[in-house]
Amino acid sequence: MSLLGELDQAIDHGEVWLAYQPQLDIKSGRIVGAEALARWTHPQKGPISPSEFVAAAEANGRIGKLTDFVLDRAISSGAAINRRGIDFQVAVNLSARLLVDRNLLTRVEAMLKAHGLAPARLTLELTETASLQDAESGLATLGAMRDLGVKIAIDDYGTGLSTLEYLKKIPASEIKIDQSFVKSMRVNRSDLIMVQSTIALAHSLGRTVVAEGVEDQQCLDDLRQLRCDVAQGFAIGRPMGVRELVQRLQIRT
Ligand code: G
Ligand code: G
Ligand code: MN
Ligand code: NA
Repeated sequence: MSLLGELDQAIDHGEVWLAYQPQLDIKSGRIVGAEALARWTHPQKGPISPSEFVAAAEANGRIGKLTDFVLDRAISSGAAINRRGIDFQVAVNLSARLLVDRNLLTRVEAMLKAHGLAPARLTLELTETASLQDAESGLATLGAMRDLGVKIAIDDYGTGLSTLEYLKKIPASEIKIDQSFVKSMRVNRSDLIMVQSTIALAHSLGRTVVAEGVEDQQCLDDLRQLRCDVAQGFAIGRPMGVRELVQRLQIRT
């Protein structure tokens, strides 16, 4: 059977699970949230890379079931963590192309209600925002999500076709600077300038800035100097299971 044919079954058989990568508020030094990342542990082939199965599912219009699964699990875990009295933001990746689905809003709303998570505790990390170019319906869904209270982030900012126009049109409260700029900030002056100017632009528009791919303490110190708000990367924590995440949150708070 093809990888894609197997994916739906794999979800039903419990082979797909979520890893959570912590996000650090640079100023307070607190873990304030985590990004949910899909993982598939195949019983024979072992771990299958998400860049492989997510891309394949997206290209073939089969991303819906995976997205609903990820949303449901992440919202459930986010709610459980918040119930422990820990203020915690849970972030889920969403291809902007899926926003044309008018029912997505209804499903997200139902999941939030069922698990008891406040809408403002969910962040949708939008990828492939270029597809929103002439998709008024996509923007309408986003506006409705925002009105519901769900937070929107622009993911992988700086790569692909993330023009200034999207910054203006997309009701995002957060911008995630792509790791390709962050990792090489120290050695590549133009990357440093990109990070610097993105932070300045985002802040002047009233948006929060998250740096991805923060791999060492030096990079974290540099980002603090640059007044970046939130850091995510191996220096803060690798993607981990939900139990490990909860342990980590309890040590830090
Ligand atoms: O750990 P990393 O290898 O997790 O992730 C690889 C890629 O897969 C990243 O670009 C990440 O955004 C993407 N990805 C992981 N989980 C999901 C998901 O649930 N939905 C979408 N659309 N992309 C995801
Ligand atoms: O595309 P997105 O940013 O959603 O996916 C994040 C991807 O980056 C995942 O594959 C994750 O495992 C990976 N990642 C997270 N932190 C780091 C890091 O500090 N360094 C590197 N090289 N990869 C990272
Ligand atoms: Mn992401
Ligand atoms: Na990203």
